[in-house]
Amino acid sequence: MTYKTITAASVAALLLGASGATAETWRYAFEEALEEVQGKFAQKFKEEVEANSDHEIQLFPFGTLGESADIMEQAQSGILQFVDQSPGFTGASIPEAQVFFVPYLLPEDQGQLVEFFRTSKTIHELFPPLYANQGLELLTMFPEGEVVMTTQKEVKSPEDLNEVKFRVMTNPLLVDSYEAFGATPTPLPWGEVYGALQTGIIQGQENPAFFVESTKMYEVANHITRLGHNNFTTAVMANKDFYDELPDEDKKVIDDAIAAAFDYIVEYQEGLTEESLAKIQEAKSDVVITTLTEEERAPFKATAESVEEKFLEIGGAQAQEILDQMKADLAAVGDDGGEASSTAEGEAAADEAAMDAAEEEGEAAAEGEAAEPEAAPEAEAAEGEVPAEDEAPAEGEAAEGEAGN
Ligand code: 6CS
Repeated sequence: MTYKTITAASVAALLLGASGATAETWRYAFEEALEEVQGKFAQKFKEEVEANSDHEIQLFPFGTLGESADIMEQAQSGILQFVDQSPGFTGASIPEAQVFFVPYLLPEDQGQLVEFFRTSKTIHELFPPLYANQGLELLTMFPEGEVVMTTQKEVKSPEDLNEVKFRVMTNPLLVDSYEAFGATPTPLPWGEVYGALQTGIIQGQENPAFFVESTKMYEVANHITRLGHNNFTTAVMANKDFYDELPDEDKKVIDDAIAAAFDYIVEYQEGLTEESLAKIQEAKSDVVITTLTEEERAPFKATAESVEEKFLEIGGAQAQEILDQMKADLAAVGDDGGEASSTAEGEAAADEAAMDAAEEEGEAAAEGEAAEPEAAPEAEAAEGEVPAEDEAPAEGEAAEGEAGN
């Protein structure tokens, strides 16, 4: 081809090609509404991509393209370029992702939690090849907030969950986890939950407080219980073929947008749980919100070991490696795996609790409660009325934006 044969249009195409700037429209679906956490993340991602490239992002909130399982299929087949799906629904295809349902594995401390998501080798090195096997480029995982239980009756102990049909996401380990909690787990897709609670087919479910508030799940509940057993994790992925074929500069636009959206969503969630619970209480004054004490949490925490064992059985070929690395990642951010007695804060709380208990009961035998982390450390470290960590208002109450829609 001579210089003269190159048309103006092909010059433009070459230039665009060279800059990687061919404008495209990319489709991104998520499991929540536009004004819920996944939607807020997606909106920020869209804003960043569109500000830094000629590409456009089309957003598809929950319901517009089907249930969570549907949008995952669409992303794997390339109909969608991006999808947000929680490991709660990814268990069958990526069994290792079920690790997020070992109770009390993730820290309650927000700083540690965010640092874990930022730095975790499990997330940044071990999971990407597992997602790649499913035709997905794992772009990020982020936390969506402390998971609370909503039930018809009060829950203070696993016995209170006896015979309670409790809805869980369609994740086998979550089923095991709720069985260990004493409930009758009932896996259901999200779209069926409100109706099933309304008609009494199920009597309980778990979700972050913002979601309980925005979806009005509290309308069909009498009790909300905070037992500190988990934080809702979600994952944002791209279709792998699509991502791999992108020019480097588009990959960078996407990666930068994901990083910006991660920072944004962490900030957005500051104080969100407390705000959402306050809104729920305002909307339904007779809903009882209970934060279990460490003592009350102990029997729930005691199930973690058996659920871990179950994870090693059903969590895929890399389950052991994932669990070990996850624990190493958590230790690296200062999480002691729930062994409150091994931290200064935990020791102080346990000492105080032990003294209170001794005073109240006139016993002198409360010494050394925090000194033996080997045997049931969580239960030992926290006897008495130890306020749950999360009773303190979250830092930075002035969260940006409203809580859900
Ligand atoms: O429980 C569920 O199924 C839903 N919960 C949240 C917080 N996000 C999406 C998911 O579908």
